[in-house]
Amino acid sequence: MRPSLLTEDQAQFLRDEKQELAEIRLALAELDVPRDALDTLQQAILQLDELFLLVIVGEFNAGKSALMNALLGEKVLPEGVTPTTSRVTLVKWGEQVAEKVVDESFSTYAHPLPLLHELNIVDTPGTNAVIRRHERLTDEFVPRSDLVLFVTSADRPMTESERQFLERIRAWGKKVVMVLNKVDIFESEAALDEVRQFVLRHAEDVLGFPPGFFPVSARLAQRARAMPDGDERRRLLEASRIEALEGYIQATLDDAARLQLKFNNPLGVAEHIVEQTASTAGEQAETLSEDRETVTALESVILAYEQELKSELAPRLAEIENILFRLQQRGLDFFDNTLRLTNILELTRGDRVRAQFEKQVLADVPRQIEEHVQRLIDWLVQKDLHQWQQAMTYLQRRQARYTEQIVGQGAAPMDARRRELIESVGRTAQTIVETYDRNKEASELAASVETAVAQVALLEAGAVGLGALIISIVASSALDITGLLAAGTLAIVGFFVIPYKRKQAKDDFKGKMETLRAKLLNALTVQFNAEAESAIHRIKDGMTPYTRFVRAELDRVDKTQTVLKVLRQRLSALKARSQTM
Ligand SMILES: Nc1nc2c(ncn2[C@@H]2O[C@H](COP(=O)(O)OP(=O)(O)OP(=O)(O)O)[C@@H](O)[C@H]2O)c(=O)[nH]1
Ligand SMILES: [Mg+2]
Repeated sequence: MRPSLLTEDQAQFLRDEKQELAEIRLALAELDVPRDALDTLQQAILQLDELFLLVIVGEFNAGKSALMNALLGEKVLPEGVTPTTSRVTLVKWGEQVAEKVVDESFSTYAHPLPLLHELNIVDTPGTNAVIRRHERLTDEFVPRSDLVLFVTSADRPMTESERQFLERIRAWGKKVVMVLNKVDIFESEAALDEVRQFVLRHAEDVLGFPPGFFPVSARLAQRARAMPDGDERRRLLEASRIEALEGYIQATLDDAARLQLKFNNPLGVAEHIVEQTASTAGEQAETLSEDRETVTALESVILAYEQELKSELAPRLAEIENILFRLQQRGLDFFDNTLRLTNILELTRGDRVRAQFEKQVLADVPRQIEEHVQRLIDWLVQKDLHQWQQAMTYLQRRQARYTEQIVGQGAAPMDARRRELIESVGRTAQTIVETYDRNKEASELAASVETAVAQVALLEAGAVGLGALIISIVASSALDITGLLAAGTLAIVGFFVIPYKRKQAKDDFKGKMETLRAKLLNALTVQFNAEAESAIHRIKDGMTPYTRFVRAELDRVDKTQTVLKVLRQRLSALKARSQTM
């Protein structure tokens, strides 16, 4: 037989196809494609290696192994007059000759003949033995075969077991030809004709139509093949009639449509997997688009909160600053109005001046500041709760939609993970909302603000409370009236001193007020910003498992779709090429 059944182009295409498909399979394996789909593809790719399958069957001693050897052009398998082939034997290409007994009924035989790159041949034990034991043949190889060579021997044509076996083959609807072997024993063409009629009649009885019929002599063919080219060789070859059979095999396997079917089979399998994966990815993308909206909504809640805090915190703190400004102004006025010569008598009565100062200047500044701070705290706490409520609403809405979507659908692992995350993150939000204790949050916040303010004043924040704290700061840093007046009692020095004292008192007061204002404002700003930030962090952290998952899934699906697009292109290019083969 020709060393190759394929043309050079076809052989090249086959190599390329195998290579491409192996790469495509690897790419698919990276995409969470189910294991069995990949196995199916692998199987289909491997089948390209055994492009054609020829199965030889017949009664023992019919010369099946001999025919196989004749076709291969080499004595590959043992022959013998007694039952010889005891196992179904798959002869395939291998770098070295190697026989491998797989089990009691099956062995493989590797041989480096080039023809075996494209053709696998199965030799079988005699049909009498097959019917009893070798189910494997009918179950595994006959259904996959491209052609069954039914060998019957010229000295014992169409035995009962052969007839029975032919019936089993018919059930599979496989292409069968009758090979009448050992025709060298016939003395005349008439004798051959008689046997031909006999065999065909029986075969037609079983199959319902007369099959192809090839009289051959495997022995003569083998003998011819072992000879150098020449007349004798040609004569033997002709007498063996093997070339007619070979021509038929070639034509059958060469059939363009059949070859294309073989080439396309794994492409079809790969295409199917790609489409399946694409449709899953499409569904996931659709579901994820709602998750993306939810994530966007959650993020915009957080962003809005961040911006609101940023834009509102400063003006609210500025109000406190203003209170202190006005206090400073009143203080300066107080000095102007009080530290006067005309007031010298008053000035000597420190306690009264002090009382006046407290009444006119300090007034209810501590309460005002305390109120402002309290309002700021309430506002912050309220905002915090509000953003959790919003987050919870979005998550619950998503969860409800999700439940709607999965009704009647088997949930994929990704869906299960998502549901778990939506639920757990939603639960976090809900728990926070439900157990949110505004008073507790507010008083904790107040306590930390107090601590911060106390640090400004270098006071211990104890049970004093913010108001008391502010009184003590303002009072202590605003004015030490007594101290001032202690100097004022030096009026003995004369009222010339007074204007200087006044200026000194005012400068002193102004300086202290500025420092106080800066420090207090700074402490409050730092503290509230820190509180706001940690609230933002808290909600961000709370949402992270879900948002991160959604983002990762979006990435994954996106990548999957890109890869699939490329695979689709590669497959359709291969398909187009196979069409031209
Ligand atoms: N005269 C003649 N003898 C042949 C021919 N082909 C095979 N034989 C002989 O027939 C006998 C059986 O050949 P095998 O090839 O072993 O037969 P088989 O069908 O494989 O037999 P099992 O393996 O036992 O089922 C051997 O002695 C061969 O030499 C032929 O064309 N002409
Ligand atoms: Mg044999």
